[in-house]
Amino acid sequence: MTDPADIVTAELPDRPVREVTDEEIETFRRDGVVLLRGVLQPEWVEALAGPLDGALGRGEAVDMGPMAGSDSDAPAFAGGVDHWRTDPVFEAFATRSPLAPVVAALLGTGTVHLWEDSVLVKEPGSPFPTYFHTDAGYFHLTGEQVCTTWVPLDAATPDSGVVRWVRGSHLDGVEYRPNLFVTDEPIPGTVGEIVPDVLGTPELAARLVTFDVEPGDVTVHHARTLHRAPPHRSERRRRAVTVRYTGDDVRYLHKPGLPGRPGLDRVADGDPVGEPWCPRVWPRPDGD
Ligand SMILES: O=C(O)CCC(=O)C(=O)O
Repeated sequence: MTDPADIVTAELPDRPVREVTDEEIETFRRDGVVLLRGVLQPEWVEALAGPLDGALGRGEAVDMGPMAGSDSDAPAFAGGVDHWRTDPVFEAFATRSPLAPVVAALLGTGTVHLWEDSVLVKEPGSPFPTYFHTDAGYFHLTGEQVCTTWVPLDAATPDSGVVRWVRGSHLDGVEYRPNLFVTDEPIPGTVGEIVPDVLGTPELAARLVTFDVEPGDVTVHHARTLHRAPPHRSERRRRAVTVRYTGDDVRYLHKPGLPGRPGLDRVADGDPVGEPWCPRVWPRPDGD
């Protein structure tokens, strides 16, 4: 029997509202981040809202505040990962939405594979910044064609939870140690350089860029771009879904100290990323 969620998402567009422009591609490659205004249909944003709350309600996305030593009354900063593996709407969004052709254009890659998705919700007044990090440090991967699409479900401004990125930092060639998002302590056992004090380093702080965003906008950043989100000083929720993708040049690389992930024990360093754990999403497997 067909799942009702499949029927709904099958009717949603699989191409962006508009093509990515040459200027946007150039910005992504130069700055390591680009804001794509109005590329995603409102129906997709609406479709994600219920599943996002479902992931929170079922405890698949959890408050990270306690990891910062916070008391339990502080408004949450909740995060979860790999919702596409259990929820058909998240699966449709990660595999059949307009994101895949957008990513193919930005990365300049023939194929795109899904690495993971995540839910990142800052409740009104959540005091937790998302500490500076690069996504590459969290992934058991090597290669340059890796990016994160950050999809806001709410209008937001730099003072209400939008990420800030250090322009051009993806070109520095540095592998940074990952942290737990709500603290700048590196995850024990991980390797790499310590993330610099961006706000205290004028040369880096001068390169920060951020945006006002509306539902339908998507930001895309390179996995090596340093970024942070401030505490959430707003009375609105800041709900975001991120989906992270890889391109042709990406291979597995087991990294110490990081959590495992499905299938990681079945692959060797240097294996290409692919089925069944990282489905190909572009070109569409059904040739559509
Ligand atoms: O949404 C946030 O607060 C942080 C997002 C982020 O760092 C990421 O998706 O890599």
